[in-house]
Amino acid sequence: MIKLLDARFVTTAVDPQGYPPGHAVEVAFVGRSNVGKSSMINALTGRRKLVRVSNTPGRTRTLNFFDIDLEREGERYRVRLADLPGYGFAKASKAERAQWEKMITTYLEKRDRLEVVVSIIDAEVGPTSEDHLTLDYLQDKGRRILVVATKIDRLPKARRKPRLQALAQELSLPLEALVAFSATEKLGVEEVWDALLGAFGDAARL
Ligand SMILES: Nc1nc2c(ncn2[C@@H]2O[C@H](COP(=O)(O)OP(=O)(O)OP(=O)(O)O)[C@@H](O)[C@H]2O)c(=O)[nH]1
Ligand SMILES: [Mg+2]
Repeated sequence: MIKLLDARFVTTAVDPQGYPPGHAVEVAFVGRSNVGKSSMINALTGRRKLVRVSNTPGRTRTLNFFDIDLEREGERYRVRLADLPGYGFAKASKAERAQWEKMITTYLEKRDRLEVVVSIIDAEVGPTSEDHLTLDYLQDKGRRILVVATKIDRLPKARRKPRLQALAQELSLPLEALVAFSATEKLGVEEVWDALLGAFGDAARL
């Protein structure tokens, strides 16, 4: 069982000079614009309004950092979460898109305390060509990746398991490596934290 102790906004950044200092273990959330990155952070932290969420794609335009304190099985942890702008936001100008892409890739390549990248896929839509490119890119950079299929609530219960199996196959992942999530139904919260703490728990211990 995960017990959330505290969640707080740290800072907003656009370039490495603005990244928050300190040694906190960091997790970043990447995915298509509007896929539900910011909503996932709210759900994971049990806070409705820690991060701004919107129906309009392109809501998050900077890197936003949050510090989370939590407890599991009597141990305390501190994890820093980085909410990133989404990719593939159609309405942005070419120049804006290039600027965001630079902001995101610089962060993903340079941030040395970044331990895990959560790659978020829409469970219903499935991985897009951009999602595949992003996963290949992250793998190429040697990043540890956790793939989470979100908005699973949009599928009737009977279709969820077969859908996950199909997604896992499409992503060439074992089924256990794919976490099903819903921010609206708060599904998968415990599983994501377990996967993250399983990956770096000791390093994040308080
Ligand atoms: N049904 C359902 N809707 C969701 C879920 N997660 C997010 N949404 C909705 O999807 C929309 C986008 O959510 P955000 O969390 O802002 O998405 P984002 O990926 O941060 O978007 P950008 O910041 O624009 O890249 C909002 O209308 C959310 O309410 C979910 O698990 N289920
Ligand atoms: Mg967002």
